Formats: sequence, C-alpha cells, structure tokens
Amino acid sequence: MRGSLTTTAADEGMDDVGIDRAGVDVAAAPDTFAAVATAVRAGLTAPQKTLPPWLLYDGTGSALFEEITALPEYYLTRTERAILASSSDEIVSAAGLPLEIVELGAGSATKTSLLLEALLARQPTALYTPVDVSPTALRLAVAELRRLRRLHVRPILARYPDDLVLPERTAERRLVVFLGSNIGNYDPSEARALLEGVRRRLEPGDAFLLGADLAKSPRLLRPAYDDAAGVTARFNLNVLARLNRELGAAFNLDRFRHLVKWNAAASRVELYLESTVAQTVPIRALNAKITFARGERIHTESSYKLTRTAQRRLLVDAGFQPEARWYDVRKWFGLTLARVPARRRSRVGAS
Ligand code: AVJ
Repeated sequence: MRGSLTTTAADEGMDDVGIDRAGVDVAAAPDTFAAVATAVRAGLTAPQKTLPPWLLYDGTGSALFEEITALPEYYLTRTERAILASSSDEIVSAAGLPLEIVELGAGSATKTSLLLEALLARQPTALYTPVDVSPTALRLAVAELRRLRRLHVRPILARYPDDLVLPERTAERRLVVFLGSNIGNYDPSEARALLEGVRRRLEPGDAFLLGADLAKSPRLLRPAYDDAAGVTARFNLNVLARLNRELGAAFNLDRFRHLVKWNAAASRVELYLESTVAQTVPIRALNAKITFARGERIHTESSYKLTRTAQRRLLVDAGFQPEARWYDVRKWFGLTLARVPARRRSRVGAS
C-alpha cells in the first residue's frame, strides 16, 4: 500500500457477504509517541499555549465524545441524524448509483449507517471505508455495522488527509462523506487545504458530502460546549490525563478548568483549559517544565460555525461544485452534496 499508514484487511479478501472482521491494527496508529511529543512541545512552548484537537481523541476521549453526542445541549449529532433519517435515499440517489462510500473521521458511524442502509436498498452490496485517527472509533464503527449483512467494511487508520491513501475503488463512483461538523475544527485555510486534498484524491464525477453546523446565536452554541452534566469539561480535561500517561507529564487536573468562549470575529466556539493557579508542570518525556500563570489558558479546540454562504464558498474554493443541500427545519445544520468537476485541459499533466 505504497508505504502509507493505512491498515486494511481488504487485501486479505473479504467475505462475499457480510463484513470484514479483521478490525484495526493498533500498532500502525498514527498517534505515535513522536507525533504526540512533537505536537505537545510545539503547542505548550508557544506564547499562546495550544494543543491540537486530535489529541482529545484517545480511547477515553472518543468514549467521552460519544457521551457528548447524546447530551441534551449538544444538538449537532441528533440534528444531523434527523436530516439523514429523512433524506438519505435522496442523497445517495443524487450522488449517483452505484456507489462506494468513504468516510473521513468516521467515529462510531452510527449516523452513517442511515446512508449505508439507503444505499443497500438500491444496490446489492456496498463497500464502506471508514477512515479515523482513533482505533477505538474504528472498532465501534465495525461493531455498529456488523448487522448490515451486505456491507463490506474496510477500516483505515489514518490522520486524513495527509496520511490518507485510498485503496483501489470497487464501484464506478465514490462518495466521500465528512460529517458531524468535523470540518469546524479547522481554520479556514486548513479547511480549504483539507478539502482540496480530498478533491485531488478523487476522480471527476465523484461526490463529496459535507455535514456542517451552521452559524447561530451564541446563546444556543455555548451550552452545547459547556453542558450542565460536565461531560464536555471531562472530555477537554482528559487531554491532560493523556499527556500524563503518554509523556510522563504531571498535570493536576484539579488545577485546570474547562472554559468556553464565543469568538464572534472568527465565528467560532473556542475551548480552553485554564490554569486556576500559578504552577509549573514537568513533562518527563520532553525533558521540559511548562510554567503557567494563574488564569493562563491552553487553547484545545475551535469549532467554526459557518453561514450557508460560507459553507458553499468553502466547497467552491476547494474546487468542488455544490449540487444540492439538505437542512433540518430550524436550519441549524446543513448537508451539502458537491461534485468533483471534469479536469480542465489546462490542469492535465499539471499534477
Ligand atoms: C467533533 C469537532 C464536531 O466541534 O462540535 C464537541 C467536537 N468538542 N464538544 C464539535 C466537540 C466539544 C465537535 N466536533
């Protein structure tokens, strides 16, 4: 597989019926010690301390995120699920059958099963390739989809899109889905680069489905990231426990607090961990000591909320042609289907 980090059992031959059970090879996890160490050193020695959001999703973090998706305040997942529940048939038909589906940041794939069921109602078998940075998430996805007997599942452990090498296609058309507003984690320039990377890996006529939360009042947004039960706080603080475990750091989780800010200028929710005291935290594996002033913050995640126009522009800027959109009744969340256009003559041979 061209030396990629991908792990797939497809090469071993899948059952004709049923799913591929070989699961995921944890040893090939892209979150190597080196990747974590490099990111943490860069982030915590910067003037504005920061940690990349992918660090939040270790085993515990992925499980906590699943809990978040069920919280009353976290409307995103159930809203997107409602759109998929009513429109999956239309979506797969609009994408153009027959199809295979690749999902970036698949998580537990509970929502995607709606698309996959709609697909299996229209074609005898289908291939689903979930791509995720978390082996735990991929295992959940495989378990969730075991009941779809005519579906082949080929999990890939990779940090998209940089490490992503897509296996040979098995259907004429590919639909890449990027749901859950995962795009919201990326700054505008990163988001565009990510989508461009996806588009370049596809063929003309292939389709892309983007699920993204829409801009709305901070009075609705804030509770979604600062829930009454404190699950999001635990999710955020868990990154420090991860550094303790994986890098021999000595963060005391009682000396940091979960903090949520709405950044109106950037149209994003920002998650921080705020040091409640002045303190110095050793990180053994980095041979470093990190000093925090009282009230100093680590920026752990951003969640951009684009308008409908901005969502559309993002896709166009990445070289896609938006074709159709679906919303919930409140227009809180949008699904956009976009097409990879035919290559322009001037581009042939350029890449
Ligand atoms: C997985 C990036 C879509 O931004 O809503 C939820 C992550 N963080 N609560 C989001 C998250 C805290 C989530 N995404």
